[in-house]
Amino acid sequence: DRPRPLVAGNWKMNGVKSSAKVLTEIHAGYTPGLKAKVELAVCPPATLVSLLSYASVGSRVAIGAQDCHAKESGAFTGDLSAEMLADAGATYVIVGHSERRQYHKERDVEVCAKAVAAHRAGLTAIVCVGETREERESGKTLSVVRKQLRGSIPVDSNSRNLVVAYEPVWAIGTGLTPTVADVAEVHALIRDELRRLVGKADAPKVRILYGGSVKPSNAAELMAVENVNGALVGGASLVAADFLAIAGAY
Ligand code: G2H
Repeated sequence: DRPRPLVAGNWKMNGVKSSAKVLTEIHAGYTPGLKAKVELAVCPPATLVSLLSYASVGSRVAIGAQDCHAKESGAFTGDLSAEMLADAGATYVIVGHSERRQYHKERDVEVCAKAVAAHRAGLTAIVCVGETREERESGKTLSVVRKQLRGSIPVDSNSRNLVVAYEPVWAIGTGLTPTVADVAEVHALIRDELRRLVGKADAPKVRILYGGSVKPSNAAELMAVENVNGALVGGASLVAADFLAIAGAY
């Protein structure tokens, strides 16, 4: 009884209003057969969340945001709360993506607060973890990922409001992917940690996504790995045909 897989597109800082046509193409290719197998989500830049949410009504493609602030409102110039994103139509929000950890110095404690905010607003948090190249080369992958999980996943998490994404930092946008055995090892660790974090009964139902240079050519082998319950797709999610091909790898 594997959970229903989720393939989520992370558009990062790409997309303007005319990019809604990518979503229209995704809708067109999201056939009843594919719908039965895989859930789809698209996480555009925040400027497009509202537009794409309206465009998605009735399509069953979920819309997500890429980050949120921990607070509900206040004097935080330039920030967006989880409540605002929910109001705009988001049902998912990515938190702790490695680009946020790297460029905005987000630590586990902030990522956890953002996931708490997501839950408060009724959003499902996609909590990202993953090791750097140096950490992998020095054999620290499992301890780094374990620490990130313990620090970033709030206690109120469950299989409905939490998705975990494993994204090895060295595989993001580089075209490099870990071996199937490496992915299996980390995903097994994440499943094990989830038993502690959300309980033994609910842990098997939490979706654990793989992310980092997922493309149509490698999707099938990655998605076949035990404890891989979907993908977080960056670059390849900007092209509807590629995104659909990845989803179709299930
Ligand atoms: C990892 C991934 C999506 P890409 O960041 O989150 O991006 O598929 O471009 O490596």
